[in-house]
Amino acid sequence: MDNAHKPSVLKQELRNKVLVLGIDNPPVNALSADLRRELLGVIQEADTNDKIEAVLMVGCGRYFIAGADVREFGKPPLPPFLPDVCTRIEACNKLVVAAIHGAALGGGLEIALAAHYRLIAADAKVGFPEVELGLLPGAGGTQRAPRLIGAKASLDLMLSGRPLDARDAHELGLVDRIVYGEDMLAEGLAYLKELLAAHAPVRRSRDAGGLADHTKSRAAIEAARSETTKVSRGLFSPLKIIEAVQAALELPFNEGLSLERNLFLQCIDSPQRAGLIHAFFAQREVFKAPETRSTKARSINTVGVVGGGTMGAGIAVAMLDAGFPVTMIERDEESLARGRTHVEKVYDSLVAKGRITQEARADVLTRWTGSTSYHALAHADLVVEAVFEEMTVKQAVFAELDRACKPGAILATNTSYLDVSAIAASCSRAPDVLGLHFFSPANIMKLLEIVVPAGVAADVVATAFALAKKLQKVPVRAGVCDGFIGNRIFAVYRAAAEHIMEDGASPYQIDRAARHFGFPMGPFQVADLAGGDIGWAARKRRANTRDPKARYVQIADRICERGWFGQKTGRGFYRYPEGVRTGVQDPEIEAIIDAERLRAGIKPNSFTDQEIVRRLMAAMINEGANVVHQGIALRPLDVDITFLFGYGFPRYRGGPMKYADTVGLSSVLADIREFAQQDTLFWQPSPLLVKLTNNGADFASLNQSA
Ligand code: T1G
Ligand code: NAD
Repeated sequence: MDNAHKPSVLKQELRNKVLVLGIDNPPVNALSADLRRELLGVIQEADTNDKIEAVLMVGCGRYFIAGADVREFGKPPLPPFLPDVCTRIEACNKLVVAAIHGAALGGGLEIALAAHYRLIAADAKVGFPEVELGLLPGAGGTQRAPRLIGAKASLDLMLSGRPLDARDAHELGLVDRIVYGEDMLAEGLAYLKELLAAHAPVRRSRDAGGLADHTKSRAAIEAARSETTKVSRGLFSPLKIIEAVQAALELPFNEGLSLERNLFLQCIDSPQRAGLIHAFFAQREVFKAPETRSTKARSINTVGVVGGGTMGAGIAVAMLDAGFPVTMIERDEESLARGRTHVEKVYDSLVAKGRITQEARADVLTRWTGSTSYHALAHADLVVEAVFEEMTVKQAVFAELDRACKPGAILATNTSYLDVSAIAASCSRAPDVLGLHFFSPANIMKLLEIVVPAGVAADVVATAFALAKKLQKVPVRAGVCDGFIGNRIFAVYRAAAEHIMEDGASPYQIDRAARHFGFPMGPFQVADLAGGDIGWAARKRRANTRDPKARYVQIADRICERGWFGQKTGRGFYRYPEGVRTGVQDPEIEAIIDAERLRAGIKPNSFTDQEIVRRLMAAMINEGANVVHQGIALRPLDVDITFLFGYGFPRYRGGPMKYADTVGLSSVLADIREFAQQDTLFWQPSPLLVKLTNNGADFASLNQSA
């Protein structure tokens, strides 16, 4: 469609010689090519139009401008480019004022900084979140912001990505006026009238003196560089941001601007940008499930939690934090008191850290009640069961809930592995039963697997997604199978790690390789954190159903037989000297491994870290493909989000399926076929991986909305 017939995304109205520009590009006024083109055209025209004395920019809808249109990145860039639009706005000889409401983020803040004066609504936010997308403020932000607020404040803003509220932005000098009225247009016009009456000059951010104190600025830049080098864990764009701000200090404005452009384009080309932008959109797509499109959620006002152990208490805190009244059910008074203590401990530590007041703690705990009688749940709209991971125990609990809960109450299980359909079938209201699989600690971990058994009602699933939003969780819809999406794939990843260990690599090298890849912990550190006894119990439970031809590494069993369950027992794959969370390597573990290799008749090989990562990722990707192929996950992006928010997968790689697309499915498949020469049973290429590779397609091609 030619531009002439495209709906305009920039409303224009002349009010007493003030040209009002209404930025109207729903849903968040992203700076698309059309908006950039219209904005540039209007500013150029305004500069020479005698009927126009000044320009006021306001946003339509919830935000001023949420930034560049992120969907354009990775595609051939379309002119006009945002830096040029900002430069033209700044160069305008008529006063240009930006009236910020909701949020001015990234390119949106850069547009505002190009304006000559800025006012902000008291509840609005401004910020540079580009670093979260693997980018840097590429439209003059790294050159104008330091001149306005100094090197340190700018670097804090750009390296953290965290938005500022209006008061802090005003104190820093990023904005000139905070307004409290609802009508930003009226506030903007009043402020402009004041400026015009005062003959306020055109004031360009490029001329501001925030970098005058060279010594202080240089010190801030060097401090940021050493801190970032320490903590950025291989991230690309943070160091580019520092380089750009250094240019603002050392170079004339226009030269700094072109260096910023080069650095920005380097970030655009980095695979980290692709991974982080994939994560940004995938994190929003996972909320879109067939049930959320077709049905309305039920209302949830009161919540019950059965079990006050590690998970029950964490789930209760998550619900209390979201404002729900919570009733906890336990087996007996002693267990109930323990459950209460678990909940109190969370808030005690928040008080100790000064994050909440004693009063707030007391207030939130007034919404906690406990009982050993299921009758206390008669009015609950939702009940989450988190008792022992045993089918008979859970079915007994659901039978109790079936008797006690009101019709229409949603009954959820927090099981990690058990068959949710079998639990649902154990009561008379299967359409109201689903899995809500929280991750430990449940009040912290963002991931929530919504496990959907065959017979559940669509509005129950829709309610679970609405609940996730209220709990500020990231939901992923999962089908019923052993371990759903996350634990199922993680079990295969863990098995691959054990094979490499038995074949010759030490668990410490494997963990180091995984950390270098970007995981905060390697598989054996995770085993020690989760507790070896849980995995051991699961392995014993599966012993009768395990394929006798499948490879089974017994090293972990040997360690558990000694009662070494990891951090909880001070020893596992690592030793944990008193009070030390980071484990130390244990030569006795290597001795156990050597003995097991001997028993299994395995002559140890050496592995490079790259080989280890190839095997770990091939296992994860292949099982991820199986999970998508079998419809347990709706799309590959659901697998990605599961691992980003539940298993510490490095966000800049976008998740295992995005990573597979980055390295190329054909090379992943080639790896699997190479590894299958030693073990055809474990390394069976997923039919989906074979099909996509044969069709020259990738996982992204399956990420269309479900
Ligand atoms: N571009 C394109 N689409 C965007 C977008 C953006 N910048 N921001 C949001 N969307 C889509 C989003 O995918 C969703 O789509 C819908 O808008 C509503 O979003 C040169 C390089 C603004 C705080 O990083 O943080 O500027 O799912 O569900 O909860 O220096 O969106 O409905 O199809 O998140 O109310 C920098 C990103 C860009 C801000 C609103 N800006 N956005 O939150 O709604 S890089 C950002 C947000 C840049 C320049 C650089 C949030 C929000 P759909 P939503 P929300
Ligand atoms: P836990 O042993 O810490 O707590 C279980 C609690 O359930 C105990 O307090 C026990 O008294 C109570 N309980 C047992 N039978 C009961 C009954 N009939 N009625 C009321 N209360 C009863 O276990 P947990 O780690 O909190 O695990 C609970 C569930 O969550 C399990 O299904 C587990 O697989 C799952 N899960 C655990 C984790 C984790 O990391 N621990 C993560 C996700 C899911």
